[in-house]
Amino acid sequence: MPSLISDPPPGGRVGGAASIVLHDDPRDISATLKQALHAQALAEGFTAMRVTTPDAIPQAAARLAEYVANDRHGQMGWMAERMGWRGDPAALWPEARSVVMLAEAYTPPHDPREDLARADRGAVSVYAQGKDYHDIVKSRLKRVGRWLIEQGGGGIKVFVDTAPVMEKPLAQAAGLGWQGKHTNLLSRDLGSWFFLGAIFTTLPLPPDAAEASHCGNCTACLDICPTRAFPAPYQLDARRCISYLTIEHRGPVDPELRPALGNRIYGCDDCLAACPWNKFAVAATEMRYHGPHRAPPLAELAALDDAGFRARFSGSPIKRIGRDRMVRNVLYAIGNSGLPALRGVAQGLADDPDPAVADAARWAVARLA
Ligand code: B12
Ligand code: SF4
Ligand code: SF4
Repeated sequence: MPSLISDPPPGGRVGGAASIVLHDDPRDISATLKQALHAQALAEGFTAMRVTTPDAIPQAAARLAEYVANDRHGQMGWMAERMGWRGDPAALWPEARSVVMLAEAYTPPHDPREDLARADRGAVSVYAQGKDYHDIVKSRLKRVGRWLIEQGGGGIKVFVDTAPVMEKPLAQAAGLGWQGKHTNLLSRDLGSWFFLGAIFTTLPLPPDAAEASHCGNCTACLDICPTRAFPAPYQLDARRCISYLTIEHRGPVDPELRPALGNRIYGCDDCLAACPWNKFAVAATEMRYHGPHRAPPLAELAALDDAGFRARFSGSPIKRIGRDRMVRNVLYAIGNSGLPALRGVAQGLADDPDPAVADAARWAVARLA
């Protein structure tokens, strides 16, 4: 009998996976292993898991090339680097035989659009209100990956967000959901609020069927976008997207786009929140995503220096953008607040050493005058 499943590691098997029954046919073995992997992934806190192959997204490379050729990535120069790997998972790691795609729900307990009406506060996108998902998802991926090696052998690599891997098309090919007209992955079982992570493995696991689009005639996400960032359904021009402008874009934001930012100071959830499939969204089981950074007072953030910023946002994805970009965003929100009481706060930053902050402060003062 082939011995695909190795002995339990010292200290016993990881987590609470179902026990595995081996069959002689290698296809049965990989099907059984996949079933047990699924149970393990759910026991680790993932919401869903599906499998695809590294060659399953042949259309992605050309679409990525078009996106970059049209400069839709803006200042995200890293998108234009290593395009050969990004567009082709088989080139990224030629030994990989399967790609395990995982979803983790972070569904908010409220409609995030409620915060857009709180003029003296900043709207922070749901994914960034608590602990950094990169850390949480990556730890889970590593634990599941380690379990897979212990049970089935082979090698693995785990990815979440920052590697040159196109996670959305891979997740669609695996059948986790489909890329909606807002370009994010959504699903009939999960709605829109979930992160993606990937485990590449050298093991041949049985692939799942791809999912088709269920957007139909709906255009809710396209219609709600405050900056009209979708040149066409299923395509995003990141240069107009508030998520890009508040998180990725360095220097001053185009004055024409500033009023549309409203009080959004980190990311934007409007297109996700508008989606009717969210009525099927499942609750988040990881409570660390719902942390302390929902709708902070603008005046408090404007007063932060570097050390204060780092202390406040330690362990949060927000920390990555640094004090200057955050204060720049806060000043745009102050300018859009319509609250004369905040004018003095902006005035106090008009000579800030960071040119984008000083420019934003002067813009806010003028707008509140
Ligand atoms: C770069 C990036 C961004 C950029 C650019 C986003 C973009 N759409 O390109 C910015 C900073 C704007 C951004 C914003 C957000 N992001 Co982001 N981002 C990424 C990242 C790192 C790469 C995405 C990418 O490859 N873009 C390049 C373009 C070419 O790829 P694409 O978006 O898949 O584009 C496809 C379509 O355009 C399609 N297409 C083109 N034409 C046509 C025509 C038809 C008919 C069809 C069907 C398809 C189609 O083909 C392309 C290739 O598949 C991924 C992580 C990763 N490594 O994958 C996270 C990721 C996509 N982001 C994520 C999140 C949560 C967000 C935000 C919601 C955060 C927020 N609240 O502010 C917003 C959502 C904005 C939006 N509407 O997309 C999650 C999405 C999870 C999910 N369920 O899908 C990811 C997967 C991170 C993660 N690991 O969880 N993001
Ligand atoms: S995240 Fe906001 S700005 Fe970006 S595409 Fe969606 S609705 Fe538009
Ligand atoms: S809002 Fe409508 S068009 Fe947009 S992703 Fe959801 S179903 Fe598709």
